[in-house]
Amino acid sequence: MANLHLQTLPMTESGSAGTSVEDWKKAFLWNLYYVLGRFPETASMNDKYLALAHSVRERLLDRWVKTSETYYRKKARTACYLSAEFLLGPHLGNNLLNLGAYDEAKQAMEELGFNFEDMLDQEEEPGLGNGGLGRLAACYVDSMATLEIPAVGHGIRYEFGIFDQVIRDGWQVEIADKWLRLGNPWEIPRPEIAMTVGFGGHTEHYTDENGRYRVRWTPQRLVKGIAHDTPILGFRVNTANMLRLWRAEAVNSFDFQSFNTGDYYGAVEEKVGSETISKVLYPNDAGFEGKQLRLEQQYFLVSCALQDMMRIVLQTAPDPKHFHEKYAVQLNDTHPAVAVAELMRLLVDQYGMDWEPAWDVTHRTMGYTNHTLLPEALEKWPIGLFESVLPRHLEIIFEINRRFLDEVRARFPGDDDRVRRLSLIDESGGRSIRMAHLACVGSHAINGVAALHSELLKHEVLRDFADMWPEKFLNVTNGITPRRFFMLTNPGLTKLVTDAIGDGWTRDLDKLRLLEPKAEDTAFRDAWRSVKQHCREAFAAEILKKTGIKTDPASLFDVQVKRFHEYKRQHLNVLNVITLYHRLKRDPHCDAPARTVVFAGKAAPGYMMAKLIIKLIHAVADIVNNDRAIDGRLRVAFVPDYNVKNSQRIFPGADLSEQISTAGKEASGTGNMKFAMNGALTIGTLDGANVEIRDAVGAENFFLFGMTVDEVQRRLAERYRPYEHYRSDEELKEAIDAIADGAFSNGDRELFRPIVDNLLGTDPYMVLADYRSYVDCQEEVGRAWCEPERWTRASILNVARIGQFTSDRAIREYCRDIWHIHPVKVAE
Ligand code: F58
Repeated sequence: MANLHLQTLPMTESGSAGTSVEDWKKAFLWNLYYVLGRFPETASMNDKYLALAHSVRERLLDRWVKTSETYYRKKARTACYLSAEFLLGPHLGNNLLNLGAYDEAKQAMEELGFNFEDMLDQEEEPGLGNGGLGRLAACYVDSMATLEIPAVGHGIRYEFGIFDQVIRDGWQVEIADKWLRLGNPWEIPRPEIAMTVGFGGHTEHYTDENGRYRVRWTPQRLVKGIAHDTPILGFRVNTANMLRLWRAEAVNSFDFQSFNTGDYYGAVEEKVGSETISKVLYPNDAGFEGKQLRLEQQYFLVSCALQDMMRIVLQTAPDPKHFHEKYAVQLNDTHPAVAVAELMRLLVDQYGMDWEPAWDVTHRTMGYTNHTLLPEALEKWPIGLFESVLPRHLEIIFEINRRFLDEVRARFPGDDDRVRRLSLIDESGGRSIRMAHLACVGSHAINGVAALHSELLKHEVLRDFADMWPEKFLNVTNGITPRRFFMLTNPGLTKLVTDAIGDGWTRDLDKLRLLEPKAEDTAFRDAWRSVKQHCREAFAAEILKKTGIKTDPASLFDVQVKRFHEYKRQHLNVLNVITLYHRLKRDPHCDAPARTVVFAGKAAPGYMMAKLIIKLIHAVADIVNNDRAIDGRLRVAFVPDYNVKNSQRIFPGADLSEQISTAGKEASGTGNMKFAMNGALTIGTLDGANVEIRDAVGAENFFLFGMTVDEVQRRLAERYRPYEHYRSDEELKEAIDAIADGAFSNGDRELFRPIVDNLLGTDPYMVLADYRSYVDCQEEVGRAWCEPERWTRASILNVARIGQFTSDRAIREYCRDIWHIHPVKVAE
């Protein structure tokens, strides 16, 4: 720190636009001093991180103001991505990369005597999402900015995001995620942008002075939504879009009446109640949770977002009938589906439009993306609960349904069964609202997230809607941002690729194809292997730091990271590990290569089976890792607290990507794309986007196993008997018996009984049916790994052919096929 002379640096300005090494130093010191009130010698790591973050933020704000000014002037048609989740990941490194100033900032910090990596590491990520769906939303806002698309993301500013996972004695323990504890330099609170949101109460129907039928809703409770904006910078463009997250606040934070009568707690009761709405993210990633608070969160988000849009529409247009010309709203699954009813309420009740034109506007505005085929994840709100929270919206939904079912009856006379199936109201059992149906009826476009998933939607889950309106259905296969998940996470491979083919691919990922001929170049393959080896070494160091487990960086890194769910079949992977272990025990000289099997992922706190599978992984790891007889040829590690930040250290170091869900269950997957982009080969089923990844990279560069969707359905129809697989497959029997007999639980035969019983009893995700095919395929993986030239060739081709899985391609498709929105250039 010797070269730091505070007095000699200009302290009157931070030099807020430049990105040279000297500019960064100046800006850093200025911010440390004037924003944080610190000097370098005593600054904590957090002070340093914040000072650099504020320096970056100044440069973002410059672009942001220019962007909003441009959109305002050009009256740009805007995409609004409505999502209950945005799983952003840390901002600092990504913003520096997108600014094109990563190396300069790094050098500046190093010249000041700081460890740049430690500064980046200081950032607590905003974990405002569960998994794939939330991360997809984050990739999409990145791509929209990069493609210069006028766009806003609307979400909820949860005070506590997804829980932190710690492992105690092999069990998952959840810890509250206090991500805001040390401040958030990336957000700009906008206390003046406040929306009032009503809940409960009653409605009155009356005739107004012009003789028109009108409805007045008198909510029982009002909550304020306060906008908190985060700039989202595009890659090497001047566009900085905005992510607007809403925080709930009491309309009256202090009740003097209660206070004066001595009720001190009562005086702040409303404040506490209101703020609960944006307090915490629901940590369920599959399976519908019909809690009142969750419905309140959904409506809170939707109402704030739509009121905000309406405010902006009315700034320039005289009339809300132009709403759909200004905005295209995308519903990220059904969590924001109540937007259909809310927009109708605003147009009809608030702005006095007639029903038909209001419906036309609503329908032209909304698009709906479905992310799941799992029946238990489809949202269905009990009518009574819905009515008590949103009485007016229930009436509107009934009216939408009445008109819709009239249309169905006219199209399919006498088909009462169809009417029942299509209705927005499920009449079986207690009556409930089918949110996916509301989203379908209220949207002009409905899409799935991978080709197979979109087909299954059309032919199964939403078949009746596809019969009715085939033209509404389309597919937009998911994508991931190559900025965060390749350039930022994998500088080694990024450099190697750029040295080989130039940097055109950073703007147009299809150009990665130029790498194809390089797969035949021995020297290039050597260089590729050496980068992968470095990545594995870094990964091994990370595993050691996080788990204390020593792994061999020369071994095959076989990785499964994702949320824990039975359909994702981490337990199938465990069965293979146990089988490999048994083989090594039987024959320590067998030719299986050394393997490190890595797991990471969170289980929903209430999902007992998923938590038990995490425990099983730890139990197996304990035995395998400590068995000297197998001489370290098999290692198992569970990396705790899988999140975006940790994932960035995992993808580059992986050789084998596990995408092993039961066919027909994983809508798309996006981790599969991240692995392949980092040069891992996939072992996978024909599920979700695996199908398209395999087509793209070539069947010979992908390890396929398992039943197809048709086979799964056929087996289920024939009555599936998992026990028969157990009985007839010796290795499978041996693996399951080991679990059942307590080989991994100190002889305790009870601990893992639920897993054993489940697999031998119903095995709902057909783990046993796919076991043999999986284990044999893993053997083939082992053989391929033993031919380094063959493996490296395949690894290079995976990267060369993965270009189509960029989120830029996906966003271009949304713009072209659903939103009809074009780029708007922002000048420097
Ligand atoms: C995921 N869904 C899909 N849901 O499972 C995955 O295949 C797909 O790639 C991804 O969406 C993006 O399309 C998912 O992550 C959730 O996390 C929901 C959160 C809210 C409650 C219900 C599940």
